[in-house]
Amino acid sequence: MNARFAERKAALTKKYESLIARPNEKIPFGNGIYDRYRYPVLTAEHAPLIWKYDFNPETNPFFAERIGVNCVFNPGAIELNGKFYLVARVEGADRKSFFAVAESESGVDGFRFWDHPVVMPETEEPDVNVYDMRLVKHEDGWIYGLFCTERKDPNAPEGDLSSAIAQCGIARTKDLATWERLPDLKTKSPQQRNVVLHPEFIDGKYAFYTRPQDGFIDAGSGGGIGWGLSESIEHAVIDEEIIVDERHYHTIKEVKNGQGPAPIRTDAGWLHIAHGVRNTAAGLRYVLYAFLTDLNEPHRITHSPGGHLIAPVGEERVGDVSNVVFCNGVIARDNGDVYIYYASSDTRIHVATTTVDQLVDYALHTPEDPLRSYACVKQRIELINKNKRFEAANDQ
Ligand code: M1P
Repeated sequence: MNARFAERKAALTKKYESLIARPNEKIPFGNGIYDRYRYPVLTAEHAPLIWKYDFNPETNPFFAERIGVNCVFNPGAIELNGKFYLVARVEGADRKSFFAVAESESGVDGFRFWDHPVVMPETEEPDVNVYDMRLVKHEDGWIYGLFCTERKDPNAPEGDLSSAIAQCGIARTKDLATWERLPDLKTKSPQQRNVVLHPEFIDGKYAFYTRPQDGFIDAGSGGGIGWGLSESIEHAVIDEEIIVDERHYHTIKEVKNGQGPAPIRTDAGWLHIAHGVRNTAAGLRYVLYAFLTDLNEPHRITHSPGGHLIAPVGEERVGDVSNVVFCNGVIARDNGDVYIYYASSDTRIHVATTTVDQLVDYALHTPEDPLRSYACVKQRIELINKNKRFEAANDQ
């Protein structure tokens, strides 16, 4: 073995191990709703060396990367036997995304990828790109992974090599290692992304949050978070979609929105985390927002706090697709602790920790977006005056 190979391999292994072992730190003070952490929990640097390098000095004398990893983002999340698992979207240097499982004892640091990425079986119509898995422990006993399967648009004009069709892929597993692929979800929409399985049967049927869209990027006349039921999961078909949460002019979800992870069951209702998108001179801006729906009618919104729950800050604002936070994975533990896994700028994964009580308090007591500046000022003055009255009463 040449000295350069041995030195590089040893140095990179040490660097990798110290990255995995680095303790994370909660950033002090937070906003009372959730806490952010100093370091991302998963990045491209967390990809194991055996994924990227040829370990044979004969065939890789420079210990050079052979198959690069560009970024790691938008993970599904699940707790199994007390451990935290992320099924991350790993994007190779070749732009193709695939899924890979990383596990941690703490949920905020120590995430280590399994040696092998997920081998997701294909359907008869092979996927070109797969991404953004939503993991759901369904009451039927399976763990489902719903994800976006993307294929080239067969009707794109000649020379248009960008137009794509996004649909919802469905797979199930018991252990995250072996996956059974089921047929893609069928709906009337030409495009479906951000489809999520509700964890419980509704009227004996499988229930889905959908996102009907006219175009691959543009909502067109469609959009909004949809909802539909299917008799079967083995051949999932939604005949009728209704809109749960519409887009609205001059809000954080003006251009489009999408359900995040499966909602969390709470005493106050189903707690949803979603993303909203608006346009700016610098391009699209993605933020996260929350809402509550009725426990018996999960498609009916009961509380809709105005504005964003999480927006990109600091380094989160910069990456492959800047000014984006996106969440398709959350873990709510039996003790009420909640771990929100969100990706920033389609590049890396962060965690924010909170509790069910804090999120429900946020959803119940944050006023709705009153949709006009005048009404927003009135809303704020109401808060100021309430505070003044309270302070005055308690100063005496
Ligand atoms: O680039 C931001 C996000 O864009 C898409 O989300 P949506 O369908 O709501 O526009 C997805 O490709 C997502 O993966 C990506 O993070």
